[in-house]
Amino acid sequence: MIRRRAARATALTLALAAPLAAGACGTADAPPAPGAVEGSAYMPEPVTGKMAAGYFTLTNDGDEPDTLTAVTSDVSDDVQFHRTVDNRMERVESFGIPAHGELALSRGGNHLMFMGLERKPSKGDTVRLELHFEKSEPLTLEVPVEATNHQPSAAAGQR
Ligand SMILES: [Cu+2]
Repeated sequence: MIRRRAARATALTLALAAPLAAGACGTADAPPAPGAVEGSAYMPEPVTGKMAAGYFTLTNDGDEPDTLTAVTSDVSDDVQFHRTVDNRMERVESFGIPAHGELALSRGGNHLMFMGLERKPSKGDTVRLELHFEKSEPLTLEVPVEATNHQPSAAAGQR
């Protein structure tokens, strides 16, 4: 008896909660997804053919934080997330993107590391990335390969 009553209470709770959830999702527009700041994405031409780094700035205009969980690309099957601690690179699982905030990857900080390159990217090439998030749909980025010592313009790099 007790168990049955508990089950009924749960069903009632669900019934009450459902209209609220429907209302929250009822807007015509999809929730804002992370996007790259124009001109912020680049890969410096790697010095060796073994590995390369990649940088970009993503903005999240949504009310919810999201997480960049994986990056796939056409030059490497093993794209890692690295952070820099005391001038040493350290692998991390993912990068968070705060609500109404940004994720900035830059030299000397958080970055992508393309391991075991299938070809050596040269300045003028374009590398295609697919960014995968915990919540948002995947995002495709066409990333230009720039000179080894390239620095993004102030407008793109420092927001
Ligand atoms: Cu690294």
